[in-house]
Amino acid sequence: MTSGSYAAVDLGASSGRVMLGRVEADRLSLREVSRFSYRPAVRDGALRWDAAFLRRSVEEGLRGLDVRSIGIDSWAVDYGLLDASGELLADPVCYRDSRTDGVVEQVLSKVPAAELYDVTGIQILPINTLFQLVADPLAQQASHLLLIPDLVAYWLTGEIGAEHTNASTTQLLDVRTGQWATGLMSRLGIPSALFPPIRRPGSSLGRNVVSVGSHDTASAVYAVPARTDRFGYISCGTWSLVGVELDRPVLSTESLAANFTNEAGVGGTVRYLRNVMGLWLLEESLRVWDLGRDDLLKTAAGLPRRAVIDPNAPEFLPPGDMPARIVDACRRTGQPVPADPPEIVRCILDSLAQAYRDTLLDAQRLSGKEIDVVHIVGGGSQNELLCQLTADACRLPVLAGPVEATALGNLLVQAGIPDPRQLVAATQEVRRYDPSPGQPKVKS
Ligand code: LRH
Repeated sequence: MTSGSYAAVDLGASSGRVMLGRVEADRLSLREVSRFSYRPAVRDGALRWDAAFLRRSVEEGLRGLDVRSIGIDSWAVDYGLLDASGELLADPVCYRDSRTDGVVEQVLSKVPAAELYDVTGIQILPINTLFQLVADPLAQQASHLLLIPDLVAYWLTGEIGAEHTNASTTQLLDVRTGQWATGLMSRLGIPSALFPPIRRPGSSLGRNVVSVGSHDTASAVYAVPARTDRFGYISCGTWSLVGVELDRPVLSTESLAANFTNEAGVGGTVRYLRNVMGLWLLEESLRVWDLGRDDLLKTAAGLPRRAVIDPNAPEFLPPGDMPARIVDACRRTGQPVPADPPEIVRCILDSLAQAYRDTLLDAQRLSGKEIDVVHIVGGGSQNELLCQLTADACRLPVLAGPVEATALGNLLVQAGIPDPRQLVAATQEVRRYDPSPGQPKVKS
């Protein structure tokens, strides 16, 4: 390992940060040097990210930093298309855009789900790059496709490539070889020439940039402060990514039916998980209400559990009036209808906790891996009510933190730490939540 200062560029669904980290054999510290907010907006007929703003913000955030290297991570599946001269053809489209409506069915009529799963090991979600590309008219005229962190790396270095952990989320990577699934691409009319060579976390890109687990979830899981391997994780932010870490993928029919994914982890691991719609439900609701989060959470904590919805129902994916959709879902399923914002908040958090429990039980059943603790990392680890409800639902201790798991995972790969989880456990704040007494133990 190399002690020193490192920069982590961490781009989330609603804000990006440049973090400055100091890594030593027995110390790990982190400081935010810049933060910039954004939201995809409708332009030229689609919900798009503002690429120029992202580029400018990252470059400004990094200016003047004296670091050994820089690592970049972001949300998965979205991409930019470049022309032959290396210019973006258009602002990248956000995975929440409706262009993929109906595309899953269209693709599955050409390549059956079982085959898609056997080749890629990835859960079928309309947000996946594969479905976006089939719906993207520019795909046929582009020269290169770069996933978001690879696009930022290209701006900084001029090098094109596809980092492995994030490339796995496209559903266009062969889960066995770790290389692009060109046979699949040609059957779907996706030009394989778009895809640059795969690079692994830890490789150098030049100009001080080092490839990290560029999928934010891969970086977060790398920094889970687990002391044994019998743990489940919830990487909890806009999405909740819920699962276990494995040595090899699970590609069974049952796993496909349960919509579990085998995303590539740092160091050849498999992130066996399911996406749960996550705090997006709460964030979108807060946006509609314009009320204070802390007060709402406090009131919600004093309420009983009354109704639960399926957070993964497709109507919750696009931006919009989330409270109205939640009320509607409760009414349709014949449950008590939440009457005010605190009741809706309570319904969201109970629904998430239940989805976490179901997902962790499925993960254990399908993989054969047993867990005796649940780690919650990321922004959601600060939500005390959610952590307690999760401990209660899972009937397992929850260890919450670090909040900055993604940035830490990014830095730890750059520094080449031999036992990263041990260093995180020894240096970062982690809070324990035990299941409340008096409820029966859940059987897997
Ligand atoms: C979380 C995340 C998740 C993906 C989604 C698109 O930020 O990367 O792992 O499924 O965004």
